[in-house]
Amino acid sequence: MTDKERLDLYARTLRVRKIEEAIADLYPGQEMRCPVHLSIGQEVTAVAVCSNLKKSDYVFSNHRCHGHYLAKGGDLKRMLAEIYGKAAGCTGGFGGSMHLVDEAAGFMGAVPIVAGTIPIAVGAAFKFKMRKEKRVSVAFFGDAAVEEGVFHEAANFAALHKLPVLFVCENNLYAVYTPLRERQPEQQICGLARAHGIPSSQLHEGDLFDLSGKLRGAVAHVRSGKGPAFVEIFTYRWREHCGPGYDNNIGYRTCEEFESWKSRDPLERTAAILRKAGVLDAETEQRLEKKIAAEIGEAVKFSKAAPFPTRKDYDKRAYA
Ligand SMILES: Cc1ncc(C[n+]2csc(CCOP(=O)(O)OP(=O)(O)O)c2C)c(N)n1
Ligand SMILES: [Mg+2]
Repeated sequence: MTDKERLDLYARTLRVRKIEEAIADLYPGQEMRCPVHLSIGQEVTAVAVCSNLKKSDYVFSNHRCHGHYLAKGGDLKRMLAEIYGKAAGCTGGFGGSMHLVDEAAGFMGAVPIVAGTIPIAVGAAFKFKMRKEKRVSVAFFGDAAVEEGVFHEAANFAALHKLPVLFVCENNLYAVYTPLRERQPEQQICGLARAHGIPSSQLHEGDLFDLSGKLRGAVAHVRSGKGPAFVEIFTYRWREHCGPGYDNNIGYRTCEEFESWKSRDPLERTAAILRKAGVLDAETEQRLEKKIAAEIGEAVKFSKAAPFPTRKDYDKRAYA
């Protein structure tokens, strides 16, 4: 990667962080009336995967979807308007934070039903294969999704038909407040995919460039028509499971564990690499932050001013 490309990737990750921090700050204002699952601390996963994708590739996601949507190029104004429940939102203000979609960007949808979009991503990959299109379908999901039967059905089908789908499991060690060790026997999650005959690897989020490079091979494998691939990426959610705050005080994880992950912030590690290489100086950082803040300010203004959906909009979407 050139210095310019590395700086651009870093800026994209910083943007996701700043947008979610802004959502966290604005949330107590009570104008966003949907639940929000923030991915602060996990952003590099989304950007690293999407850095290897083309616009025509598809991404599917779950309840913690802001980073995936933004990393794939989803429109910020339409995302924020959706979170504010406005008609200009990407699902018309009816879906909220967990139902984002931007077809033009190839972000084909998020659904909060755990594992719900995995078979849909496989179905899209089936379409690509039938039409002989060299496109990749990506399913992002958490460590809890492999506990759903539909994950195994979808993995089996994808392996059998050699479908161009990349399974990305973001293993942040918890499903709500239940740690992995209380939910699964001691095992590697990627081993479950291997049992379905899918090439699998376990990655640590580390820095953005390292992760992006490690994912390149998996995406190339899928695109070349050799069949699906599975990556399990260790990461950590900093904020509470659902909502803008922190929940380290309620006892399901320790402050020490939280601090140890936070001190290894992948975004900060990425910035440090760029600073050391002379690619990111204080002036560039300020310029990036200012640009992002202006974009967020404009999107918030737009979303707050936008009208709510009307009864007519509602009737268009009700089928009974
Ligand atoms: C089928 C189903 N069961 C339960 C829930 C409630 N629920 C919402 S998020 C979640 C945990 C998901 O954990 P994981 O997949 O690891 O994602 P994370 O929240 O850690 O990012 C659960 C159980 C749900 N949305 N769907
Ligand atoms: Mg999890």
